[in-house]
Amino acid sequence: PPDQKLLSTSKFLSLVLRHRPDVVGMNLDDEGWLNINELIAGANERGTNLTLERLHEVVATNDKKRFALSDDGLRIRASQGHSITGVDLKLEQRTPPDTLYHGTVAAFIESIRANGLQKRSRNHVHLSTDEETASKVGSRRGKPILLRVAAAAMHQNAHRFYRSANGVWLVDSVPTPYLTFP
Ligand code: HQG
Repeated sequence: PPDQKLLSTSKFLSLVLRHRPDVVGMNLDDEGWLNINELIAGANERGTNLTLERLHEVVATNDKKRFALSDDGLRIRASQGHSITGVDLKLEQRTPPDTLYHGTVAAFIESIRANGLQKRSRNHVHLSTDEETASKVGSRRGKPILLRVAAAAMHQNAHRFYRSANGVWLVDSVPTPYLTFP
């Protein structure tokens, strides 16, 4: 079973680095980075126990490699999943594989049929290379429904694709014609 302390630190880092840096009294820089020493100080001042050792252990062992360190080791950021506007990860555009997948739930299908996949609260629509990962994403909300995305066709029609450092594909939207419903 996953170590509960590491899991709770991972969830805390996701909260701070994707959505709410204000909970440690800070802002992310425009590429999403936060100084590690300041993050640790801010967390402990506000009652969340965090050590450098624990942070490094989470970065190294995280199941989805959700966090990345800067080359100089002084800063940390989330590799994807942000809702904070103004964060630009400066990812390079990439050619996607022919097909990508998105896991969702039945309650959203009618709206997705009408509007395509939209980013909702996040900065991108998140797509997976494999069906299993997409199903897991969907299962966070209930019984997963797997949508197939004609990524190569989208790319040919000038939709821009990015791949996060941990292998998640990011797009602005997926219009309905590129979706296959089960
Ligand atoms: C749905 C996790 C109605 C969409 C995963 C999803 C991912 C619509 C929800 C990352 C819609 C948004 C992101 C429309 C999309 N009408 N519903 N037009 N378009 N939706 O959490 O993809 O584990 O923002 O299907 O691995 O579930 O946290 O996106 O159900 O990479 O690292 O609106 O989060 O990463 O939900 O998950 P989310 P997501 P971590």
